[in-house]
Amino acid sequence: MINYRSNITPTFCPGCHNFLVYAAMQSAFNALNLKTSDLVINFDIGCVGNMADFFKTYAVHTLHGRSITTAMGEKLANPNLTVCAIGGDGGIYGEGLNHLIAAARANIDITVFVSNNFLYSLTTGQTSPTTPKGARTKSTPLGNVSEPLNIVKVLKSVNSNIFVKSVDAKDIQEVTKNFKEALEFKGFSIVETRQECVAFGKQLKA
Ligand SMILES: Cc1ncc(C[n+]2csc(CCOP(=O)(O)OP(=O)(O)O)c2C)c(N)n1
Ligand code: SF4
Ligand SMILES: [Mg+2]
Repeated sequence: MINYRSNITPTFCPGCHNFLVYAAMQSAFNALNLKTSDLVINFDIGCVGNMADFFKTYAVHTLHGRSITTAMGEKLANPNLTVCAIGGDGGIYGEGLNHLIAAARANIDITVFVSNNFLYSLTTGQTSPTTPKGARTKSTPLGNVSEPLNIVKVLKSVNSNIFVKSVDAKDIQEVTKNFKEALEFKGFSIVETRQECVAFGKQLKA
């Protein structure tokens, strides 16, 4: 077993689904016997981006929405590396959406993990591109007017040859299986885990 964990204890809220994502990433890396020296992870900004402190692979804690551009550069510079990016729905589908589409169109061989908790959570629960229409959040007190983004449909329309999946974070076996398949896939791959933010997600149910 390869140890990918740093000595820092994760700081997610108790019950946060990011614990499941963190565990599934390690299981998938281990199943593929990926050496820490062959693996680089680019962390976006946000609750999930804070995972940067909890891994001891090569890593970059990038700017918000820029984890994919950094990953693309690394892969082009050193094709032998396994290159991943991980971020939230705000970073990957909002601030970084143009980079996601560019990477999918070019079919760059990187793997993207998206913790989709339907909110900007680190900043305490504003509307993101996946927040349901009508939801009252901190930034939409009268209800969200926008249709939520369906990333599987969007990306399939951009390039049908990529690996794109959306899975429930609570189904840990399915998450791990898809993470592993995405890492093995030759070409652009992305796995979204649908999550509930236990701290700010209640407003989506109101
Ligand atoms: C360019 C930029 N814009 C805005 C912010 C402020 N900011 C930090 S985290 C965050 C929300 C992150 O939401 P998401 O990407 O969904 O990640 P989550 O916290 O939900 O895991 C925002 C808006 C920032 N750090 N940088
Ligand atoms: S605020 Fe939400 S997403 Fe962030 S650590 Fe807490 S439960 Fe997880
Ligand atoms: Mg989010």
